Amino acid sequence: MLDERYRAYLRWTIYQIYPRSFMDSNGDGIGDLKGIISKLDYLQELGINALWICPCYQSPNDDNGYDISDYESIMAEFGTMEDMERLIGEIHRRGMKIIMDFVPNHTSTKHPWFQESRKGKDNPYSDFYFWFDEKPNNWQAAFRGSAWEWDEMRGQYYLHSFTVSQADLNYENPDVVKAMQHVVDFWREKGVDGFRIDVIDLISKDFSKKRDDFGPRLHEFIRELIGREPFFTVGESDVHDIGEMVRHCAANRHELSTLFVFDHLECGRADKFTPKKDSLKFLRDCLIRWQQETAEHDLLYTLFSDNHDQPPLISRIADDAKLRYESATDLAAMLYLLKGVPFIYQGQEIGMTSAHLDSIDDFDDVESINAYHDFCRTMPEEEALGKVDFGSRDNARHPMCWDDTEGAGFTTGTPWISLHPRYREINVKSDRKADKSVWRFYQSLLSLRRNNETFLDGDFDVISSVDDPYFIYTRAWKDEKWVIVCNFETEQEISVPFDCEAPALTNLKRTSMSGVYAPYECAIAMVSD
Ligand code: TEU
Ligand code: CA
Repeated sequence: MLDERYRAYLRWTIYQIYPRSFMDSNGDGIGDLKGIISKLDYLQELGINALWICPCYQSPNDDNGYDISDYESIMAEFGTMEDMERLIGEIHRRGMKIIMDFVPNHTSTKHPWFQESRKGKDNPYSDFYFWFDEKPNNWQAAFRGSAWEWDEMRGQYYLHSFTVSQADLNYENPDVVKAMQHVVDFWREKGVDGFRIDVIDLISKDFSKKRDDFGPRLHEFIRELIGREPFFTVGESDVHDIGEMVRHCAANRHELSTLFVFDHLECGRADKFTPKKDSLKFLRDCLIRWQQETAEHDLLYTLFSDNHDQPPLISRIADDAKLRYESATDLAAMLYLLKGVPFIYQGQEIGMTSAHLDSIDDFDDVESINAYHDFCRTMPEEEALGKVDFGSRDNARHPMCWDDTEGAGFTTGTPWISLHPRYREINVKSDRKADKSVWRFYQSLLSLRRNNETFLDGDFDVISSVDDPYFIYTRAWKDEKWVIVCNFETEQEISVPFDCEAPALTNLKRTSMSGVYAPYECAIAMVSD
């Protein structure tokens, strides 16, 4: 049985906001906190009751806010601490929760701690980071190149797991732990309800290992940082194995409430920048495995398909052109009626697709630009651009498309990054009015989920078999049972082995659960006894 605290988290329906691209309130082309406040009613109407806001702290923006130069102040472009307090207040007034993005592994090199640290070996901050005379290993940075950078001033190398301007903090130094506990306490005192924790697997290192993750003191550091009181935490971690998840998330560990498992997102690509043809089968089988294993170990699972680092799933494994509505809604039914905490990324509620940009100049993301230059060394520019266009994080970072006016309803000015090329076709305003509305489907689905205990705490069971080109699953609680049918890419006859009520929700208005299903058709009904 799930821990009582975790059962309460099942009731949270979390919406992820990338603040730079969500809503601009003052026409400078950059999304901001006031913009978020102006859309809270919109989110509530959709059925959202919690927000995760990507980093909005002071930052030079080399990695769009994941390079923090002050954890306890707000990025000027986003507003002020007063705006933040108002946002927290407005969220709570609506009975909603707010989750902040916590980035404990690294700071910006512009952070005063780093500025002090580089000055020499005998100041209070000298051991806040990892300094070496010689590179102790050949670790590579996630955004390419060596993870070690020479600093002239200090006359030593420092570690950066991401860009050269994101220096890794040294948790072996108890002062670092204390400084970061201060950050945690600061935000808890502001009233936030939880944290999404960036690359939590990296905060303990073993320099003799091949990789920079899962060091020997990881669990100790996690407990010191956030285990002091129960608080909602979702870790971003490279976990692929249930045993590893147990060590982080079992209720008696007092570490994380849950973590994002990324296995299912590997579908539709051979690697980050190389597409691969996959069926929804891949997604289904991955989800089934994690549903079963997390149930067996009483772990809280996260239900998500998109975020600010991923090109939308719909563009990788479904039909984002002709059957965009069907694909988006079918994917939602496959995912969000499973057991776990739903996370919906901005734009998913209107079936937003990958952006597809024509020129490398249109990209902003440091990872994409570095990768492009790297690819250009071994292949023609056009091919390099194709790869980056497929895998770029910018596919998820263009401004939210609110309507079909000049600035897509996001800004009255010039947006900081190009608008999505399809914004006149795909936007909130037209989707909500459309006959086939992804938005209204999401709204109905979230309401169904919220109002039936079965979809929250009910048991998951698979009905379809491995070879079936579709997914049938049930959720059962006390004497109530619901069945969910999601067809894959091709039309076929599906027979549901239960007597069912009329479907409570479908994406193509079907009236019975068994019969011929169109590509990406889905239906949800209560089983009658
Ligand atoms: O991402 C962590 C991470 O592991 C990345 O390498 C991720 O796999 C990559 O972005 C996918 O392209 C987190 C944040 O989500 C990301 O936005 C940050 O850039 C990164 O940490 C550094 O803070
Ligand atoms: Ca703005």
